[in-house]
Amino acid sequence: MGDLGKYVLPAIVHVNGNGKTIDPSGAEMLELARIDGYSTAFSRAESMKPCPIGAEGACCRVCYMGPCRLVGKNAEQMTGVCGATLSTIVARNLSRAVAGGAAAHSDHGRDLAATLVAAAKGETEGYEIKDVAKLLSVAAQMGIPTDGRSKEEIGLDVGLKALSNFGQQTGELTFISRAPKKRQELWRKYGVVPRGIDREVVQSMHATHMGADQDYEHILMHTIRTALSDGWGGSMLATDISDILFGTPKPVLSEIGLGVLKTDEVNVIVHGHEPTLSEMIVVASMDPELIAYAKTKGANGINLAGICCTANEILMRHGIPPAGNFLDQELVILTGVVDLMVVDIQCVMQALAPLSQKFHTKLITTSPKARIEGATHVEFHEHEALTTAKQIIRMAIDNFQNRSKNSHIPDRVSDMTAGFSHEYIEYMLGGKYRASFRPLNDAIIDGRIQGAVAIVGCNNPRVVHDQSHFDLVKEFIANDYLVVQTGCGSLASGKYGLMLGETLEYAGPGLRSICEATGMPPVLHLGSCVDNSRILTILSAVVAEGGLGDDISDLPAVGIAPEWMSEKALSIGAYCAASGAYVLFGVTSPVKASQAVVDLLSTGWEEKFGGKMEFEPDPRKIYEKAVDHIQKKRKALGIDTKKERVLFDMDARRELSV
Ligand code: BF8
Ligand code: SF4
Repeated sequence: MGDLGKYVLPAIVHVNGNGKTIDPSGAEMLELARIDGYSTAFSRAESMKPCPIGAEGACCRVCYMGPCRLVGKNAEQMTGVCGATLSTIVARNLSRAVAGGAAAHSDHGRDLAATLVAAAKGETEGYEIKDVAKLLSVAAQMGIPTDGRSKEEIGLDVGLKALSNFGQQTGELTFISRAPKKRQELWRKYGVVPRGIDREVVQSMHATHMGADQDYEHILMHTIRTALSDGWGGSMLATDISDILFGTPKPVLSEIGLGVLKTDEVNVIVHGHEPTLSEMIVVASMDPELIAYAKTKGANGINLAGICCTANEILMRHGIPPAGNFLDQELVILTGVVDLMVVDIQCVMQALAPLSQKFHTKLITTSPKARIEGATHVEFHEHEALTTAKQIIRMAIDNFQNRSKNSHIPDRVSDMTAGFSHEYIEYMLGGKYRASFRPLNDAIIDGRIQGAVAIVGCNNPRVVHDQSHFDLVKEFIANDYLVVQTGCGSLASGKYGLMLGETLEYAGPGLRSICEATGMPPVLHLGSCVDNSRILTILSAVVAEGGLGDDISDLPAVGIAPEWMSEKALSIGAYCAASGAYVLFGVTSPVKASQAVVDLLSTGWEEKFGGKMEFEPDPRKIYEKAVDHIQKKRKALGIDTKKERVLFDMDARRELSV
């Protein structure tokens, strides 16, 4: 067994004494929190049980004749005060959640488009168009002329075209054309091609207002349109413009874990989502004047680390180490050595404010859209981005001397490789002059790779932190399934040494052979949650490469969000299903109350779109369903070559890794 990172992997599964996390560093911090009486999401999840009615989607709050709760044996026959049926209520709740998720991703994309416009006009401080090759490729897809034009002129047109995708009232979003032809035709046939991003989100909110759309099938059809406006709209624009402004990711080796914090340096944590903030914080943290200033305050330097998707953004572009994923955000403060945490939007727990006040940690909000009571607000705008970033780093340095002697940093980190963009994967597979997905398609066709599995999404304290991510990743690669990851799922794998070349030791013989031949690791870090759009781009490219059918729904591929918690995850699931993928969610089902809705999302959507969305709390069943689906697809393609199927055996796998 190779040395995977700096600690031995497997102990985690068995050493995990508290049953809340498999991360030994996390378990260590939770024990300290217990002794010192600090509450965390882990402890609050214990005392705050989920409302069983709301959890299953059966509570309607869309008007104030209610809330109406349809529960009990006769729930299917009951109605709310207005007469709304259970299926209508459950569908409306899901639709509103998807609209919330799509809005979050898309508003993030809008800000990046606005930054590109401002950067192209020379109105920003610190931003420039870094990746001209990506700019040219996106411009070509948008039909924007490039010959004889400066990168600023092209960038301005790309930014304006992107912005117009948000406010458009008619027509189709630009990147719909990136999907396989057959898929586009299917979307047109069912009338779900998004017209404009904002329009679809607004229509979701309108249609689910009291007394509007009251046919669950119709409600969920528009849910698809809204979700597609995220995946092929807001998120895809966010990804592409981030690459244009900050560079398309290439693999980079870094470290991950609470142990990346340093006792002798100013520790700054950047948490949230938009790379506009984090990129400038990275630049400011490397400023020689500020490093010198830190030294005047007794620190040996400035140590930057990330949490959540912001961590992914700066990890894959600069190799900045993540301190952890979603459920690590409070644990990092409990170390007592975080001098400042700077946040922007999404997945930032309000609990950080009271918790940081119990330590010396300064919590800084920066987005005009998001403040937290008790935090200090330093508003961040693109025209003075670097100045503001430096001001924030200076605040951290000034706070270093307020650190108490009572601190505790877990001494574990793991190495991880991150940053596999669509462009890099093509290059890795085919080389500079023959960049292509051909070797991947061939490996899938000849069975060395059985299929591809995207294991993505959040953490959720309702299940053991990182456990399902860890178990599923190991199980899939052991059985020759290539794994791609984004968001907090990718950080989970990073923490346990599963994102390294050495991870090949856990891979089945077929997957290992193709990885050895191409230099591709068996578990690929694709970025943040908006970068799930990279998966759509890759799947479209794999279809275009040929030999695996003519639509995404023909591919032996599955998406899994085993520890999901956010509305964004539901939007991702819905757009992936509408794009032809089978998507499985763990933890809980927000539609469980209505069998009609459950069936529609599964068999109903599969009949129309070839993809479906299912909720399955048991990770073993998730694995089995995913494998069955992939094998079914292989059979349909006539490539069901695998002679013996290795059965799911997570426990044995864990033992193997000890
Ligand atoms: O967008 S995986 S907990 S951080 S929602 Fe949030 Fe979930 Fe993490 Fe990024 Ni995505
Ligand atoms: Fe109740 Fe109907 Fe109002 Fe919903 S919309 S809260 S079901 S009365």
